[in-house]
Amino acid sequence: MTITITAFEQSPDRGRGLARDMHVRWALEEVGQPYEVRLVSFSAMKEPAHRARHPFGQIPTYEEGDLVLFESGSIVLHVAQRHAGLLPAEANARARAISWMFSAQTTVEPPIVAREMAILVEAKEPWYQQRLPLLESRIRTRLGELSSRLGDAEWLDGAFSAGDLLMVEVLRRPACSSLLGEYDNLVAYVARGEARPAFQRAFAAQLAVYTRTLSAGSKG
Ligand code: GTB
Repeated sequence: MTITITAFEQSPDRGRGLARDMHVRWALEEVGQPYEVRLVSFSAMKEPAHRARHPFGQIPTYEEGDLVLFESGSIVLHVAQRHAGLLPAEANARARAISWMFSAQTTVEPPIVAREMAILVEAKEPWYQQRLPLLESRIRTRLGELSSRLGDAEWLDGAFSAGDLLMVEVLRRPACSSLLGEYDNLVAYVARGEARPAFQRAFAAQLAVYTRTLSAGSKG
């Protein structure tokens, strides 16, 4: 059955692979599933046709036959459960890998998103300079804890899993990567994730969308 995902027609990240379709592309590449991409504009995202797929009018979504999913974490979990390669077979190890998936998106990512939002929309507020160190210290707390747990290991719990995939994606966010240099093992962890052939294929595919958009723009 054909898998179709949605992604930005014109990603504001200018091909840096920061939008969340990257999580889904990477997961599909890891398990060797081909997929098609429906590119959506910001306005099309808010139209009923797209809202039928995604109640909040966002990307990414995932379609496979009758199944329509939204939320990058749940899509990656679905892909990982349906195909070998992203979750261990042993039940307890599998449950632990899923815990890492949740912790990436619900424990580590929120303070990073808070700093990102502050930089984007609060920079002119009089209290911004006072709030920023607080937001940064919340990120450092999580990064320190994550760094201690990872130690010298290659991945968070045994072999590479969907938990590592989502964690690396969270640590790649610019509002985090500028603080990441304080933790050598996390820098190396992200580099290991990005060096995976599946990541490279996913990154190249999303970059090709940006490059095509650029050249279409320059011709028009
Ligand atoms: N919780 C949802 C999930 O994980 O799937 C969040 C989905 C989401 O935030 N989607 C964003 C979106 O559709 C794109 S990924 N935004 C449009 C809208 O809400 O109208 C977030 C994102 C956007 C841009 C960059 N960037 O430019 O660097 C990075 C990440």
